[in-house]
Amino acid sequence: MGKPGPGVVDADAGMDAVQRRLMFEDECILVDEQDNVIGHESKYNCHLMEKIEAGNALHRAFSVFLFNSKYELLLQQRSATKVTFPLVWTNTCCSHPLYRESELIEENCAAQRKLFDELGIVADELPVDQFIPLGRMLYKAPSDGKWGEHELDYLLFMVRDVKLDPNPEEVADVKYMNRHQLKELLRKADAGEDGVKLSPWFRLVVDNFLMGWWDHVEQGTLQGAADMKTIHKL
Ligand code: DMA
Ligand code: MN
Repeated sequence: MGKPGPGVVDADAGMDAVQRRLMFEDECILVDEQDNVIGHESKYNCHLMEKIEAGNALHRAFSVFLFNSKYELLLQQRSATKVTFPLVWTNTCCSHPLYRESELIEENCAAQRKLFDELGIVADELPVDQFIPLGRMLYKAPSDGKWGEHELDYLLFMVRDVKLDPNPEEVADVKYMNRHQLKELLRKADAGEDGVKLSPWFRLVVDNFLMGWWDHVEQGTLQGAADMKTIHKL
């Protein structure tokens, strides 16, 4: 019992044990394209390309953009063990609010939870009322043959100096970047230089919103830039 027969292989045999646990423990929130909650599903099933293509896997997500008091944006490179999009550079922190009361009502609790898990930033440094939700976007992106994303993503901004203690299970590298440094990273990604790759969702935010929002970060006018009514279908 439990042993695959001859010729049968466990398709996920190479999956990192920590990431595998999260794939089955995390229960994501399924939504329709108007962001109405329609159910829940394991993180594993939500990220299978087969289910995404069948239209059964759209789920809620969030992307945090954390700036320091010099108005530099904190980027992370995802660890090599991430099941989806390993080793790509991306915004500060991304994940999914889970199908539990606290996170169905208040996605900032999920952001607080994951900023600690991934970057070791303690909750005291991240008051939930200091996250500024600027918008929502809907996007679909393949990772490799088996895995991908189809998300309704809340874009959350915060300007605050924090102490970092990155978790190597999640994060390979971190770097605060000014606009000039980010442009250089984009150039390298476009040219395929130094193996630099960017996540598709970060690229969409960069191409559609980021520079305008960065002006608001510098001018202290982020609240006025928020539009939580529109769902941008990208
Ligand atoms: C999923 O992020 C969310 C977005 C916006 C791509 P993730 O793959 O980093 O999730 P987790 O950290 O839970 O593995
Ligand atoms: Mn997802």
